[in-house]
Amino acid sequence: EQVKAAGVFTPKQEYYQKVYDKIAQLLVEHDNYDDGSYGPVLVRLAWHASGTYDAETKTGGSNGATMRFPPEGDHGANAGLHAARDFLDPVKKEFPWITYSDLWTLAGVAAIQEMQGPKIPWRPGRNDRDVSYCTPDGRLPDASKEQKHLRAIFNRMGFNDQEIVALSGAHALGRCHTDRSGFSGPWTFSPTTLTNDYYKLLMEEKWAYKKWDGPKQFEDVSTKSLMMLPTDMALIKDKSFKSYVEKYAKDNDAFFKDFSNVVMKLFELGVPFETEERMTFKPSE
Ligand code: DDH
Repeated sequence: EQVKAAGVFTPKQEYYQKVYDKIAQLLVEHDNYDDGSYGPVLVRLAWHASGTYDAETKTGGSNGATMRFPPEGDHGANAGLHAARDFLDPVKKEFPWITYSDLWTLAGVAAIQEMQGPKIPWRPGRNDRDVSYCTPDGRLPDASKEQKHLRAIFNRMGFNDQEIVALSGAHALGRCHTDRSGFSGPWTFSPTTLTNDYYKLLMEEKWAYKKWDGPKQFEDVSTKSLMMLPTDMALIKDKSFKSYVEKYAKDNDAFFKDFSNVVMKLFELGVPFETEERMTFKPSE
């Protein structure tokens, strides 16, 4: 039974939990994708929807879900994210009252939690906007660059060094695809479980340039099966960044706590919320 106030459907937490549960169920049902989960690409969709935010002009961010439209959907950085949007189509059909922009960030939260990550408090309030709100290309990070670029991109969103490093731990998840970014391979041996392994591997493995025809990337010397992007390696080249990499490599609890806070902040950038209250979703068994 739906709750109606003045003819408008006002969903309560239990309704959003139903959306969460549906996403969790679909993640289990569609375990034949990539490394066995749509989880990583859902996290990337939520991040790319949010990471276009510009604090100065207050444009971009997860409000709007403008990646549905060709100019933004076709940006090079968003290659492959149709897989995540298509995955969520049946969820939108079953719960038509949720906006795409709330759905994408909720799916990011669900994916992180279902991949054994920390709870990410979340609140609704995003509205879908038309094509005129698409952001210009170039707001997301370029993996071939280093510290200076990382700070330029993430300071623009409002993040400091510690937050940049905490956010980057998402690369414990998923992989690079040659037909999407041109890069190749996963960062960790367990790309469908969130751990602090990304930091551990950065600190403990020896990394060398991969010899191949593709873009400049790094591989671990011992197994040659893992990868790091130039932007990942920048986190141990830079003294300030490296101090946080060391901290998170030693302390998974500290990583989970900071990751939860910074992802919550990322998914809320630029959203004119009407409610202060956040909800926390119950993970599936
Ligand atoms: Fe990332 N990321 N990311 N990333 N990212 C890629 C994949 C994934 C950069 C580049 C790439 C974050 C930060 C950065 C995830 C989450 C997050 C790929 C490979 C590239 C390239 C895409 C492909 O070929 O399919 C760069 C550069 C940065 C940076 O400068 C810091 C952040 C902040 C997050 C986050 O979620 C908070 C995830 C998950 C993936 C794996 C996707 C998949 O399909 O698997």
